Amino acid sequence: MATSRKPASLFDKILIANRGEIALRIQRACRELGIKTVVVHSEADRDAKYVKLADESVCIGPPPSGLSYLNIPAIIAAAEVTDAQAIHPGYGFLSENADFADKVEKSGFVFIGPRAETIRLMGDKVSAKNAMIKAGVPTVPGSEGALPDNPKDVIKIAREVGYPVIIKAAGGGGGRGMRVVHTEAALTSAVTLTRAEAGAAFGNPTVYMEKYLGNPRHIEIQVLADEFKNAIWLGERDCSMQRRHQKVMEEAPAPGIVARALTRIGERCAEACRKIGYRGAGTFEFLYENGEFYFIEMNTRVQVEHPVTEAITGIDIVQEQIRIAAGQKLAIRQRDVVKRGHAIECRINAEDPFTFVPSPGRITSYHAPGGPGIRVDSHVYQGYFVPPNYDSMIGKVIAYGDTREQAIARMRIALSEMVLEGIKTNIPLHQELLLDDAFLRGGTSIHYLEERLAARKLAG
Ligand code: MV4
Repeated sequence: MATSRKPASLFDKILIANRGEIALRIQRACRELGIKTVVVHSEADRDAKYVKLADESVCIGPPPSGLSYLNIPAIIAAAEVTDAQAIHPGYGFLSENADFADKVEKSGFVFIGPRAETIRLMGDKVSAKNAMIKAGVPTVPGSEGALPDNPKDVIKIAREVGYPVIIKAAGGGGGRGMRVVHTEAALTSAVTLTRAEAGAAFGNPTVYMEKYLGNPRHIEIQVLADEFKNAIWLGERDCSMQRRHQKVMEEAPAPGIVARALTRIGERCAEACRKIGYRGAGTFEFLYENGEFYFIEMNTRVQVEHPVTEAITGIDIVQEQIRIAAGQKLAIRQRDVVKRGHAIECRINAEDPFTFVPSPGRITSYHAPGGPGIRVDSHVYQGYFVPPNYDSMIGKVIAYGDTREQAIARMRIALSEMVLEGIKTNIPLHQELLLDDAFLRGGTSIHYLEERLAARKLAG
């Protein structure tokens, strides 16, 4: 076993402001770097194994996330009493909350992520898009920034863009606050409605317009950047297999997209990081249609699907986040990033595989798959109670192979070995998809899964 060497400048102790599989994932990264961990948890997660595995734990509130995992003063107080130096927000919860990042830093802790102002810039989709245009990243044609108030001006913009168009809320993202418009007759009321919804949901009625792309794929680029303007890209992920804006399966590389086109867009992303002074791990989200990439949003956190990139690059993205936050220079240069093989991730959800209704409860029997090329990121175990208060994702199976075919074969075997009883899971859905002709050909669009599920319903 290699001796663990801790560079003098890394943290002694990190507080993990999250739960579930990502809390365990971050804990493992800390342990490998020789960093002690504090886990904060709600009353519902008191018995979770990763809570016991942590060096210290602090209960920060009752089960509802608004009273625990979103409770900023309680999390900062936990960092103070445990003498942690940095806070890792994981994904979801407070991970893209600029005010949280601000408060963490103002309280004297390091936020493991970008500067608060970068999070704010990317949180507003109009300012994010403008920043990308300025940095030379291709975006979807549309309004130049926010839509004007005068309906006549909006109609003029839509004529220039061409129907169909999509109206999006600046404060939205991830599928919230958008509306497709097919005709001029429907435009004005659609804009009014989207504005009203955006004002109510995000406290910001600003909306913008884009050409609506009818059948794109969702391709994202993973980046790492340090505070010295070194930035690299770690390849792409194809996240098109989704339902209601929840990704179901992700893979890398993206089937059928030529390497040259990906390199071009990846380099643009890395250059954009240098230009905006991005720090940390990040993801540029693109729609890909007819051979072209169009930026839509940037995620300023580690993503659920980061393991597929780790599999094909051998780079530990969470450890890199920690090193960058500690002020270290990126040790990986672009020419060191060697992508090899193919990786697929299946998200395992506690839900009915046909109705998608959440299925919390006690896991009565559990056996994790293994073998060559299989990684399981999950905090669950036999006897674990899946609380009803949080997201239904309880883990991820990642299959790696030399080829896509080998990764798929290994995933099929893994899921056939996997035992998870007492609750319903979406494993049967994955098994169905792993035999699906269109999936096997590769390159399906963002609409494929929903269309297929609609057909399944009719047939069923
Ligand atoms: C679009 C689009 C088509 N054209 N923008 C949905 C989530 C948000 N991140 C952006 N989204 C979309 N923006 C234009 N101009 C279609 C979607 C979209 C989508 C995008 C990515 C992944 C899944 C999706 C599902 C439905 C719609």
